[in-house]
Amino acid sequence: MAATHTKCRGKYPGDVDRFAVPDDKVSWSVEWPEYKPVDYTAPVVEKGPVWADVDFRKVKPDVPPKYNEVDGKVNRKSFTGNYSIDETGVPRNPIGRTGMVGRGLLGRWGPNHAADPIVTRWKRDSSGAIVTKNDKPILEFVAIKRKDCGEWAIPGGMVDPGDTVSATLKKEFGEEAMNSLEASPEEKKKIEEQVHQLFSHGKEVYAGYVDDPRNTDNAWMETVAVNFHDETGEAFGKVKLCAGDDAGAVAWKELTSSLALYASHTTFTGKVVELRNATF
Ligand code: RP5
Repeated sequence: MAATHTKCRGKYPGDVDRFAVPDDKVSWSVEWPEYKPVDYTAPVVEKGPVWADVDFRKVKPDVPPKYNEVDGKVNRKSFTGNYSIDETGVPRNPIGRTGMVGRGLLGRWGPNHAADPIVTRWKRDSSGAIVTKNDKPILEFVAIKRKDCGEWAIPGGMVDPGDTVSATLKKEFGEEAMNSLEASPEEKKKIEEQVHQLFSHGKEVYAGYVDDPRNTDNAWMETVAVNFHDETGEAFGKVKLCAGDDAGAVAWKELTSSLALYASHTTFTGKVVELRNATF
């Protein structure tokens, strides 16, 4: 368990410290009376934006939240199974302790659902031949540099209430990586069709908990990661990648195990490498 629960015990984004949780104290089944997690909910969340719940520990709405269910338009179900509710009445992180209670920077109590589009193509040389290493082809994927922490990441985003994962995958990719198309109107139409085709043939590689640095004992990230592979390199050949929204930069990056990525994104890219039988 501890291996999947590392970044969410590390430094919290911003100027807040977590209570330090050693590997052997992650599991809730280990008694730890000395555990004094920091209670933190970021001011931006406390202000009550549309994407956030109220503080259910202090405010008891007439209609209480339906944990472990699809609650109106908000999906409060977890890929990890049914989570429990702690002694303060809010969801308890199914993987273990993080050193922080409250929601930190996350809006929802319990799971906060995201979607991660992993757009890949084969690395090619100037003649167009696929480049190999250790007798296996090399994959490249579209990565963004997150503005909040400067780390490279998959251009994922939150699933808005009522939205589907597939709509979110396409929307987030469009917003964060493909801000403009440099092509003639005819070419543009063709590219848009190819991209549309590509996005209708994704392969899901992961659905579950994310080891995200924003997680707390009561709020955590979950995602569905889907691979969209451009076998010929034509669909994205003329697409000009252009960073937008919360991306500071966007680029085709070689998919190697040595490329450090945000949260547990390397786990998802590793699954794509297995699926496509590429080198890592
Ligand atoms: C990660 O946070 C997910 O895997 C996804 O990439 C991302 C979504 O959060 P925002 O980019 O919207 O902040 O846990």
